[in-house]
Amino acid sequence: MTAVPQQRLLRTEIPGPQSVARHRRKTTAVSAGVGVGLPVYITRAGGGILVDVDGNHLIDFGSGIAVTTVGNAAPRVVSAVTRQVADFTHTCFMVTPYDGYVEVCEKLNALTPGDHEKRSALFNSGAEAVENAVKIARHATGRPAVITFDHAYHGRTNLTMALTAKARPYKDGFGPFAGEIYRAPMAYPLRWPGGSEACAQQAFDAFVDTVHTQVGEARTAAVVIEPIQGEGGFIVPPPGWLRRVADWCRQHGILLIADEIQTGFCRTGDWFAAEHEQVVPDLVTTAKGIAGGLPLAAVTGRADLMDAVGTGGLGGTYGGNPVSCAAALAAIEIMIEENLCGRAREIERLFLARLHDLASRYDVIGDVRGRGAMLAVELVTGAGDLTPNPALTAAVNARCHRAGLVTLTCGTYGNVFRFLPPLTAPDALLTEGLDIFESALDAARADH
Ligand code: PLZ
Repeated sequence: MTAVPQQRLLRTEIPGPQSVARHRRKTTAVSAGVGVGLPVYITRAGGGILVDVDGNHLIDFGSGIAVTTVGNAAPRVVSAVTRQVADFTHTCFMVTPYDGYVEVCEKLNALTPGDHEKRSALFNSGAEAVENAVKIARHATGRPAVITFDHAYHGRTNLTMALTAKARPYKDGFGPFAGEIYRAPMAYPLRWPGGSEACAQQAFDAFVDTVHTQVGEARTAAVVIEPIQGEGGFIVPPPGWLRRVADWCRQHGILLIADEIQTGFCRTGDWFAAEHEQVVPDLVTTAKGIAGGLPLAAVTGRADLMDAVGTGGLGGTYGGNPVSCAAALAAIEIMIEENLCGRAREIERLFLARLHDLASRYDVIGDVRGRGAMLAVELVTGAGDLTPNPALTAAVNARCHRAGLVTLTCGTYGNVFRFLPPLTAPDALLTEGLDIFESALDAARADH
């Protein structure tokens, strides 16, 4: 099949008539609980372009929520998967093993922060990886409690819902939740009561106080943290905060679990975001970008912890499926050979120059933040008022969608635009997407 040209092309309005018809059908077949951000139905994709049933070519600034880091349907991933699927589709690694699983674990052990001895275990989804990291931490420490943060997102299963902060839509009506989960304040510079200067120290003190007074250090198995928070609003903690949390955890025998599901695999300009702070987590969870679009997730960590679990204590029918493993090995090869960490840093420069310029002209941009190709703007009331502006955010988002740019929002207050382009997208496509974003902001601002 010929490659999809890396250009936007609109043949109909968005969504087009074919997509509208499909979406009516969706509502009679698919649970209303499964929402859709932009109801255009996709038939094909390549690199940073999604092609819909009406023949429109849309620019992808979401990568399917930070998954298609190496580009959609990356040719090397497609051929690795095609080869593997013809050889064998499944055995269940726990029944009769195969090389791909072991090779992915070796790569994870080598690429994750720290040069200590490590082991990995493979799963299907991010939430499953986080659940297993908590199981491992509790088993290895013999302690029950787990600390999470305001604005955290770790998944939609029972245990990970308890770790996730935002009530609607993630938790409302779905309780009771798993026990022994405690929440500490997050170092959110823009919204820290004492201001961003005070944030690193005061947020660290508040975290220590929460653990000390509400939980007890000796009862605490692990602290679970996204080095840059994802769904909660692309919140980048101030320099030094993560380091301090990590050092304090070590002093108290508390394990640090870095949830790198959204930040991992070159997304932030390093293989993993914890590296930016020279933090070596005890356990790391990965998913999303790891396998070029196929479902795969992992827990990687200190060998002594990972091996503390009794045989049969970890696993699952599909975890580390051979097709997903083949995709991951191909995706990792692309990341290394095409230096996608370096490319993420180039994307950061390109985006930040534009976004800071926009922020200087539009006072509704309360903050520009992020690292690598994980970047965001937070929209506020403006004129010095930092009140979140979800209505403007929704209006800009709708305008981007109508112009053929797939954008995603996030944030506890629904007022953050996040940019997660594939790292292989050419500059021209990224610039065109930013032009669309600027026009959408300008027009929506005039309406609000
Ligand atoms: N941890 C840091 O970002 C998934 C979820 C979107 P799964 N984020 C996108 C939604 O509305 O469901 C995520 C994450 C972090 C864990 C997860 C969970 O990963 O593969 O979606 O289970």
